[in-house]
Amino acid sequence: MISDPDCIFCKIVKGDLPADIVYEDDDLLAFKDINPVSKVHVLVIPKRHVSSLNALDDPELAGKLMLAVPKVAHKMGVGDGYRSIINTDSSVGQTVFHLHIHILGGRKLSWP
Ligand code: DGP
Repeated sequence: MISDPDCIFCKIVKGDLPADIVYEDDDLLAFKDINPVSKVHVLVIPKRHVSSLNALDDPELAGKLMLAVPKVAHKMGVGDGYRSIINTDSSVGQTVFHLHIHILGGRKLSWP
């Protein structure tokens, strides 16, 4: 498993940092965001370290990530309506450089 000792999400994967985990399988983890911006705010991540969407080169893992989103949203009770977001690069707000998909739900959201 590719892991970065300086990455906070890798530390969550390893169990070295606590998190409120809502879904786990062999390749993925989903946990509640520490600074939620909606009633439901969960992050879906690959367990192996991938720094951003631009570094994702595994189609199978990409498919697993995408398919986990509706599953996790459903599990969190917002399966009928949610927003999924991937920030790529600090210029658009990426602050943690381990690929993650935000799932936001449970309130009305404006766009963008
Ligand atoms: P982004 O800005 O797209 O890189 O989102 C990073 C998110 O990660 C941000 O919403 C806050 C969340 N976050 C940062 N550190 C931690 C942590 O230690 N635990 C949890 N659960 N979430 C974290």
